[in-house]
Amino acid sequence: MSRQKILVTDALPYANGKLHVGHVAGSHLPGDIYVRFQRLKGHDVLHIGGTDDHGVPITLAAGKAGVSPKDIVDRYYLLIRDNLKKLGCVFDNFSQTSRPIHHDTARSFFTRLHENGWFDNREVEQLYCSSPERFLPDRYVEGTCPHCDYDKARGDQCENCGTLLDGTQLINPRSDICDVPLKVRKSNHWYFQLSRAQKNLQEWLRSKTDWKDNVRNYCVGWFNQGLEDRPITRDLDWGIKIPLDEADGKVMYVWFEAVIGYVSSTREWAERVGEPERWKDYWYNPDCKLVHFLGKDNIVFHAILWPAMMMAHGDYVLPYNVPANEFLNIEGQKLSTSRNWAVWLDEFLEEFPPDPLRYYLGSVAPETKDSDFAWKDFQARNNNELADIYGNFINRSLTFLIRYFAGIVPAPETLNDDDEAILHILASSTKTIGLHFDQFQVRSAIREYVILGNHLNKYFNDQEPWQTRKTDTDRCAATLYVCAQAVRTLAIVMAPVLPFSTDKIWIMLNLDGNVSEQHWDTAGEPGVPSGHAVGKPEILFTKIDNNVIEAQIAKLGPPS
Ligand code: B3M
Ligand code: ZN
Repeated sequence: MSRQKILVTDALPYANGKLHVGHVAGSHLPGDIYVRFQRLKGHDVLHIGGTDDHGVPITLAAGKAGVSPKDIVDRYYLLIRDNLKKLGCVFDNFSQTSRPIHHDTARSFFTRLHENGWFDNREVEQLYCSSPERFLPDRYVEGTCPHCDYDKARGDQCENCGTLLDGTQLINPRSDICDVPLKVRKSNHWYFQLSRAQKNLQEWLRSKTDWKDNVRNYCVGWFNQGLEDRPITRDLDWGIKIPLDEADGKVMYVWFEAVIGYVSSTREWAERVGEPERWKDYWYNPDCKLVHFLGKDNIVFHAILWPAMMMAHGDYVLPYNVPANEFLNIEGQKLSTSRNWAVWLDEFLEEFPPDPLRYYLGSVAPETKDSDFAWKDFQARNNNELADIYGNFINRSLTFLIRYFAGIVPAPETLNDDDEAILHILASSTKTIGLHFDQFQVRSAIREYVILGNHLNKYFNDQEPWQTRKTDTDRCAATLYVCAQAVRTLAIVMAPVLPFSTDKIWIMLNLDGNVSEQHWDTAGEPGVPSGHAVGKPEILFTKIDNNVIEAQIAKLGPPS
């Protein structure tokens, strides 16, 4: 049987800012953990990412800095890519939507939808600023929402009631990037007939009974409101030109093309590996499982707009799942980059190793509701779980083997009930953890790690090998044989979350190959033979002092 093809994408962050833990918790980390797990399961997985380089904020940032938009996005691209690499998020390809391959891909996509009759051209009224002369992008306009009266609704969407808006629908529109009063002017735009797709989308989504409730409910809310046709062109210079003569001076709406960025990045990968058509093995393959990781503010684009676009195109596989995450707060308050109420990835990685962050963000992942990053909680998880549970068990087991068995895994004469119970737990925990990962439940998988780790330490304590070493050498040998198996199991099942530390454990175990080359289904079986010589243990996790944490808390703020 051929291996299951799985295509995993992480949301493409805008290339005009640094990454913070919110980005990472929402998409990159769950994406990477899922990819690592599915690879251990033996599947053929492609992990695709990149940056989202278009959109008005990038042009404004460039204007402010006195450089071109391309300069800005290239700078942030490198930063973002390198930070993710440091965090252990490994991509088969990490592209930019400003590259020619993406412009080509997006234009052909547009052309196909145009030919298939999915667009119509409408004359619309838009807010216009006379100094400087330009149509004002909806998100830079603020006013009162016509649906719920919220007086700080943005021109593109009301944050209060979630309705998508047009700037001209706002009551009393104003903008702070423009000093003069706003006027209304006419312009021509291409509309994607999203309303036509509603029936098919609804039917398709009804079949997705295993999707997360937050995502399904969100979509149902949209359907109940009724999907409306959406303008997918803008009057701007920076972006992807519309491939129609009559669309001079217009570019694609950034969200319309950004999702196509996943395809372009896959094409770039295929070209890089010298098989330019290979991207179709995934995107044009109805058996490929396409999984999009993202934060909840992106659900509508990935679970509604993008599938509708793909249906309209006709050749593409629709998403297998869209396991969107809710938001990560910081110390009980909404993350805010402007107030520096955030934890920045580059700064974090200068002070701490990556695995504790992966572990912590996994254990507090906002999978079903908003969750909280709290520095003291991070410290507690690092010290009490990473260091005191897993680090301690692995260290005491290997140290004991080195000291009293010359590093050689002993052959047990007989296994007693306690030994058998642990071997059984290794097998059953592996299964349970695997099910959690498969269902995008990293939090539950990590809870299972803790349970397993506690069992193992209790076993070591109860067996008292430091006594049996003198009183019952067979018993002591059996205990250490079981412990060696457990260290190997831990290495494999924790590899998706703790890639750097489990690489070290594998070296300490002195087993062949890499931990990432193992097969998940053997992780719970005894895999360290008697007679095998283990390597030297080293400290895996260091405890973090209070003053280090206090210093981090002091960097936040001011609070709102
Ligand atoms: N750039 C929004 C964000 O960074 C947007 C995601 C695009 S995914 C195709 O949250
Ligand atoms: Zn509203």
